[in-house]
Amino acid sequence: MSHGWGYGPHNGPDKWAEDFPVANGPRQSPINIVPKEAQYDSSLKALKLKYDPSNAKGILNNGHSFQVDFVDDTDSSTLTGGPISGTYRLRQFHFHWGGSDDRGSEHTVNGIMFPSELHLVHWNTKYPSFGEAADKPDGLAVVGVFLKIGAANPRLQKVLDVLDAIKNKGKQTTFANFDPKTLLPGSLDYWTYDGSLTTPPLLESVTWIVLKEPISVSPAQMAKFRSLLFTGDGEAPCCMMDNYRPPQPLKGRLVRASFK
Ligand code: B30
Ligand code: ZN
Repeated sequence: MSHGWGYGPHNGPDKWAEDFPVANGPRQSPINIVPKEAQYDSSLKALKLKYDPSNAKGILNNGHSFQVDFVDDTDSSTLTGGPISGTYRLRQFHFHWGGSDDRGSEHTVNGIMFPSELHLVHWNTKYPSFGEAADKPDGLAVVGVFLKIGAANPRLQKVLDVLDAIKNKGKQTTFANFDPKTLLPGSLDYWTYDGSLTTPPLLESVTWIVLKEPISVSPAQMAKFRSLLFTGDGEAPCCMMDNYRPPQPLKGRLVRASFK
């Protein structure tokens, strides 16, 4: 897979609107979350994540992040509850991160960036496939989890240990028997709002569910993310980092909170 877009000065977020005019649309992501402006909504349900570790299939360096892909032909790994109606199936998860520990998340909280953000991507089974869901206003639900610097996170280690095998763009390998629920924090309190994919094609199809509580990651674990390359075999190596889009205008949207 080859993309014209990226995160550099000539193809980065400031240029995406040239090829993807929806970059300036009414419900773009990420956003800066201002907790004091979020509205507590007592009608929001608890998130229910039910994942089958045997659905983990492979891990891929897609040239802008790495993603762990899941078999999604049955309802065995799903997201229900929270702000969504019906059943959404897990498709993949991936991360965004910075070139140093002071930046890297896509969403911010009161303007504060975290060093990384995990995205668990789900699609609405009222549509026949991920591809069909991806451009519908209620097609996708992404759970975002902040990573903050602290103790090494043993739950991340299985993912980090396989990155040497997918250093270059386009490389993939098997990744079996992994439960992404192990990556979640203790509390499932969340903010939610209507948004978009944070990379081209920036489709305005995502119900965002951003968890309040971060998970921990050590500086050495963050360094391992940055050992990946944006580039393919035989190209001048370019370390994968700063693969985040900055916050976009809220444009009158309401952010709701599941917690007081
Ligand atoms: S995110 O969670 O908003 N960062 C996609 C899914 C989630 C997000 C962003 C994008 C997505 O599915 N994009 C289209 C599919 N990709 C997938 C891929 O393998 O790597 C192809 C593409 O962009 O055109 Cu690259
Ligand atoms: Zn993402």
